Amino acid sequence: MDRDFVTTARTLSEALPYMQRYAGAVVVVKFGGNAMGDNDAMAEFARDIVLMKQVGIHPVVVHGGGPMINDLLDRLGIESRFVRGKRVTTPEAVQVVEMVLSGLVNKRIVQAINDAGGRAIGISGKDDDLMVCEADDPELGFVGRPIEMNVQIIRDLYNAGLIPVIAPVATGMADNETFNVNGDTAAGAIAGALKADRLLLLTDVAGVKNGQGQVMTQIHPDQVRAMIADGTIAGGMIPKTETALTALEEGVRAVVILDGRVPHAALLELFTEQGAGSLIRS
Ligand code: X2W
Repeated sequence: MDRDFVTTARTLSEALPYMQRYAGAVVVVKFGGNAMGDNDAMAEFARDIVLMKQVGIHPVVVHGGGPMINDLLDRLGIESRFVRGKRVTTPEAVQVVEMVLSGLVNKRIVQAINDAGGRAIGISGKDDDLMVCEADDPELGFVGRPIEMNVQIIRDLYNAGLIPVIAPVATGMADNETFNVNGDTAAGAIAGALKADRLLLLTDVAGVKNGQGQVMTQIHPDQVRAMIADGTIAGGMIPKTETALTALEEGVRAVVILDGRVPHAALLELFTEQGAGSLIRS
């Protein structure tokens, strides 16, 4: 018998207890713009999501698209500026943000999942008032902080066999307000409101690193707080780990920060003993 074949069969067989454990689980997957890559990588991500659905998990995809927004703003000659990791969003920029996120990026993911045999449906935080925001900080303009979540629409969709794909654009309390929400923030708020079993943050780094630069496979929230305080966790990892801490406080069972550029990262995390990335859990 071909050795590769035996290894493949063993890997499938070893996935059984994980598939049983996750049957009926809600897994929110944040797919960042930096993790998206080319069409082949997108197709691979889509297959993983469809596989999850096939084995009885309820995957909920929340996406970003920062690099794609930068690209269109550039082409329109509108300057991009970030303050503490968030885009300063003028009334002009928020229109571009909505066009790119709810349009191009959202539909590209929906199409890829449907091509892989799933039934994806694309919405944004505006649909059914899923995510209602207020201004996060006057300095940032139309950047939203979620203040009210109405996640029944997500349950309705996954219970009907659909895979929700959510753009982080939200409605405000006043008429006609549109808010740009950081993708990690949106994924954390949605996972928290759903009390999801897992929140997977797919990004372009291997995970949370300790002082020696090694990726930590399992971390307690208290350790994360200490590492933020002493500067071990820095830069773009700060908003990600803060999102993780808030989501855990809201009732998410565990948060994993992992490298979405690694082929089948989400499957490795869910269905293998070694997992992938950094798991944060009490
Ligand atoms: C983000 C929304 C997209 C996002 C932005 O405008 O870039 C804010 O910064 P990634 O690919 O996940 O970074 N919003 C407020 O989060 O995309």
